[in-house]
Amino acid sequence: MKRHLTATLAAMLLAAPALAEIMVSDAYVRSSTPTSASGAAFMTLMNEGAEDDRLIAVSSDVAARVELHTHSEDENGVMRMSEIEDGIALPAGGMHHLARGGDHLMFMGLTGPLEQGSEIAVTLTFEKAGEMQVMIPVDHERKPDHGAMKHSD
Ligand SMILES: [Cu+2]
Repeated sequence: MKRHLTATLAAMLLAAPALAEIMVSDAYVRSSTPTSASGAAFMTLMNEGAEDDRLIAVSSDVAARVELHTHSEDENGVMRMSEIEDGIALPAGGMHHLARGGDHLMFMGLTGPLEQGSEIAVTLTFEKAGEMQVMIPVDHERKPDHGAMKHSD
């Protein structure tokens, strides 16, 4: 019996290499006006795997380019967006919130308006977990989370 279990476990390990497992939750995308040429997406990323991982690239058919952005305060106290150069780290068992006033996915050069209630297909590329496609609902009415950092939006 014990030998049988061991063999089963070995088969399972062979069938499922130790890839990082990323969960995406609470995602939405919005633009500041219906005719904006850019939009931003927010979500919670959870690394449920045993390996550290990193979100390194994002793409979507609805935009010419998708960048990883963060907000930071410049020397005059003004919040500015800038590109995150080396990706978003997701330690094993860790969680990262993309939220208004903080890190976000920036959609540049939208091919058309983001229609309220529709969904867009987005490909997230992780260093270890590889490519993952997610459907993100368009929600222009969503208010920033109460728990989020308090920045003017
Ligand atoms: Cu941005």
